[in-house]
Amino acid sequence: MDYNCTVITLFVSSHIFNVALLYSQTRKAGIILRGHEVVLSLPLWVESFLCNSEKVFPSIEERMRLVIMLSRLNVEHKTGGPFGAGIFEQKSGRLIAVGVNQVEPANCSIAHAEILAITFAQHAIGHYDLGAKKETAYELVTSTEPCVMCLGAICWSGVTSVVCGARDEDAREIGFDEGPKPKDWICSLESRGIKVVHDVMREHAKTVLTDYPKKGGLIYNSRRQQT
Ligand code: AZG
Ligand code: ZN
Repeated sequence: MDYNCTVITLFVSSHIFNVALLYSQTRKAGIILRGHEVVLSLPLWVESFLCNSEKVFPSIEERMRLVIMLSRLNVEHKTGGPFGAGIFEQKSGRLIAVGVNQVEPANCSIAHAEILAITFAQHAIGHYDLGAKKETAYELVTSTEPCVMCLGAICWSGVTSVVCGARDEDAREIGFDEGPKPKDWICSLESRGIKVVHDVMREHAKTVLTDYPKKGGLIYNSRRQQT
């Protein structure tokens, strides 16, 4: 019987963030045709940055400061778009994993900061559901409110809280297409038991967005509806 299995290999030099998934393995007439392997990695500077940073971030402002710094460094190093994210143990503030936007360098439209942070965190805890351990709640902190794709991913991630810096309209203002999000997306998440805090250090987070085009950063878009 034919089957396809998608495997993506994601890695960051630090082995705690390693995850390997296989991409496209097709069995045809009893022959396994090994397809390709997709590798998504965080930029090298992330590892040295994290080595020199705190490991525990007790307040949401400290967590937000970290992800805004990641978004800024991603722009300065020219290693992707102006977005950073992290997954923290909600209660203790222990950092589990981070993500920065890798869409352009990885040639991967789904490589948003939030998607990478969630994926690395799930690998780090050894479960696809960050809500699986009843005793530990996980929080996603993102430098900009999630786009429609990440909003979907958040629902399945198992996080129980989301903390946002800049608003999605701040990203749209510089030309990013954040997709057809429901107006009441915060209520939708909260009705699923996911608490949302927004506008945390919004102005700081927004500055990274507004600086990005001034520094020649690429603004990519999904295909917008014709008007
Ligand atoms: C994006 N919005 C967020 N929040 N994060 C990313 O990585 C993005 N890329 N494009 N829009
Ligand atoms: Zn997104």
